[in-house]
Order: sequence, then structure tokens, then C-alpha cells
Amino acid sequence: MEALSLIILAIAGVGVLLVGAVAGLVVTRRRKPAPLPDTHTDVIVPTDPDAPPVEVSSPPATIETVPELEPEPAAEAPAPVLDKPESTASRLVRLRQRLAGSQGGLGRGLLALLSRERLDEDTWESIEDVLIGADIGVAPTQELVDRLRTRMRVEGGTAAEARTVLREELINLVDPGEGLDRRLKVSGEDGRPGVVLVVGVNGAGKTTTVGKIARILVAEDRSVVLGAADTFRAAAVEQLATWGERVDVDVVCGPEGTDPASVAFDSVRQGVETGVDTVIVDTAGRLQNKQGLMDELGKVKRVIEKQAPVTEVLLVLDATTGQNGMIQARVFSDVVDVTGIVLTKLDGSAKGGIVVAVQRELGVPVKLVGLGEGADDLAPFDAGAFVDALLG
Ligand SMILES: Nc1nc2c(ncn2[C@@H]2O[C@H](COP(=O)(O)OP(=O)(O)OP(=O)(O)O)[C@@H](O)[C@H]2O)c(=O)[nH]1
Ligand SMILES: [Mg+2]
Repeated sequence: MEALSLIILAIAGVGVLLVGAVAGLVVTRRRKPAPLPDTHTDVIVPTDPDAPPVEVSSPPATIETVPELEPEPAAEAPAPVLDKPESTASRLVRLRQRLAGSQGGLGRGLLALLSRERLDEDTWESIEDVLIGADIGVAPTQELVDRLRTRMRVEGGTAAEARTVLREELINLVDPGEGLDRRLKVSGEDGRPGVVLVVGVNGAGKTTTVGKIARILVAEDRSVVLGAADTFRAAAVEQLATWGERVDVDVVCGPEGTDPASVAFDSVRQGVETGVDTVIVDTAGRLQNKQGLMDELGKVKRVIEKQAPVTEVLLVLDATTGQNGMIQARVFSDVVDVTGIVLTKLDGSAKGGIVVAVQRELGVPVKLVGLGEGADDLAPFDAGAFVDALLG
């Protein structure tokens, strides 16, 4: 009997907590966005996945004076149950495991070859084949093999030594020089929002990525507006609207066939007027001819900049498309000033070498990687973690 009443009490307790949590979330999203501290510039930098999750604290409810906070009568539409995005730290741990799962083959193959007792010409040729097969690209493969040859001659020997040398050289390749700045510029200046323009071919994962980035920003307590500038298909707008609803972020859209530039303009205007931190604009992926693409994206960017500068142009690339993806990447980077790359579907590809090839080709860093279709399957790119995943 006593046990039964304890269970009932426990269930009641959990119920109260849940109601409280949902109410808290709704209130949090309704409040006027709090200004960000000055130190908050460009977020989404790789965080140490071993660090404890960062708690996002909300300002105390008592400072609220906005009248819309009045409780609504119970009979009205029930408050939507919002997703609580996963914290960056726990997302990274999970994604690192997933990356290791899909990429481990490449690293294991290389290590097995490099740990052979005799590194003869045939072995070096096989190493080259593995690297080219992983889409690293011919020139970087050649450089890597040359460096490995030199170092293995001097330091070579045990499997552990081979691993250390390979790890260092792969990191050099992925993160050359002083290291690339992979921060995503999501903040604007002079009180205006940061504007992130997301481009790429059909099916690369643009809309999904926009939704995932919005979740990360919301989890960091930033306010966001999404612009559905892919107006060619009604389904595209709906897809983005669903992402927006899940984290209670406004999605600005127009009827099917509206000029994408006008939707982009409206979304940034709304962002400026409501004082949000970031506006993310999703675009259509049709790779018509280069001139058409240039005209369209050029116009979208121009009209946005009547309101606020575009702070980040993200090119979304599907990692599974290999050399074809590289050709598309070139076209886009000729058309717009790409500032960062999002490499999606790395979960389904053992061809992580594309990271090296695309960074070389475009001269811009991979800033984010998509590792699944799930809402939180997006992570900041981190060279060390990536190479560790490659090596399995
Ligand atoms: N496995 C995997 N699937 C992904 C990833 N990112 C996106 N997808 C899937 O790829 C498909 C296309 O994604 P969308 O976001 O609709 O692509 P899009 O670039 O907006 O496509 P269009 O609007 O047609 O130009 C969807 O089924 C996504 O779930 C990823 O990182 N991993
Ligand atoms: Mg889309």
C-alpha cells in the first residue's frame, strides 16, 4: 500500500514538473528577446565534447512587463509542446561516435598499410589508392604521401608510431597553417541581426540544415527568424514551417511562386523590426544554368543587404556526391561569396576526404557537418575529432 502511494506521489510530481517545464518554455519564447552581451559575437564554435553540458539560463520571470504574458483562458488552443534541442556537448559526443562508425574503414585501411614491416612501392601505391578513393583529391594525396614517406623513413616503425604520424599529417591537411576560423557568423552589428544565407543544389540538405541551425541557436537562447525563400514548391515552405514550429521560431514565407528575393527581403525586415539576433534564409536548389543562378542568388543577396549585411553564406554540400559535388561547389562559389561549407550526410559516406578537397578548392572552411536526418544531427566541424573518427 505504502509503495503504491509512493508511486502515485512520484507520478504526480513528474506531472507537475512537466507542466512547469512546458509553461516555462512557452513563457521563455514569448518574452522580448533579451539583448546579447557584447562578448557574444560569433557562435557555434567547436566545444569540448567532454565538458559538462552548458546550462542555458533565462532571465528571471519577474522582469517581465510585456502585457502579452497574461495567461490565456484554458479553453483556447492548447500551448504547443516545444522540442528542447539537445545541448551542444552531448550532441558532439553522439556525433563523434556516428562519424567514427561511418569513417573508420578508411583510417583502419591506411593504418594497416602503414604498419607493414616493409613499406615498399606497392604499399605506397595502395596507400595512394585508398586516399584517392576517399575523395581527398589527387594533389593533397600526393602531398600527404610525400610527407608520410619522409616521416615514416625517419620515425616509422610500430603501428602506434604510424598512427601518430598519420594523425598529425591528416590534421595538417584538414586544418592547414594556423588553423581555419570555423566560427559561424550569426551576429550582426549596429543592433541589426546577423543574416545567414543558405545555398546549394537540390537535395543537398539546405532546409534540414536551416532547421538544425535554428535549433542550436534557440538552445543558446538566441532569437531567430527563418525565411522560406525557396518559393518554387509549396512543400518546401511547409518543410521549413515544420522546423520553425518545433522550436517556436517565426517562418516568413509567401505564396508559391513568389519572387524569392521578396521573401528574403521580408524575412530580414521582420528580423530587423523585431530585433532578433539571427535571420536564416533558405533558398531553392535548382541548379539551372549558371547565369540564372547568378541572377537569382545575386538578387536575393542584394535585396537582403538593403536591410542588413549578409554575415554568412553557407554552401550546403552532400558528402556522398564526390567529384560531382565538387563541380557544383565551384559553380556556387563563383556565383556567391561563400564563407563557409556545411558538409551533410557524412554519416552515410566513408568518403570523408571530401572535407580536404572542398576546403582546398574553395578556400573556405567546413564549418558544420551533418551526420543524420535527426533534428540534432548537426555539429561544428572540429579537425582533431574528425581525424580521430577517420582513424577509428
Ligand atoms: N543521412 C543524412 N541525411 C540528411 C542529412 N541532411 C539532410 N538529409 C536528408 O536529405 C534529404 C534532403 O534534405 P533537404 O533539407 O530537403 O534538402 P534541400 O537542399 O533543402 O533540398 P531542396 O529543397 O530540394 O533543394 C532529406 O531527406 C534529409 O532528411 C544528413 O546530414 N545525413
Ligand atoms: Mg529545401
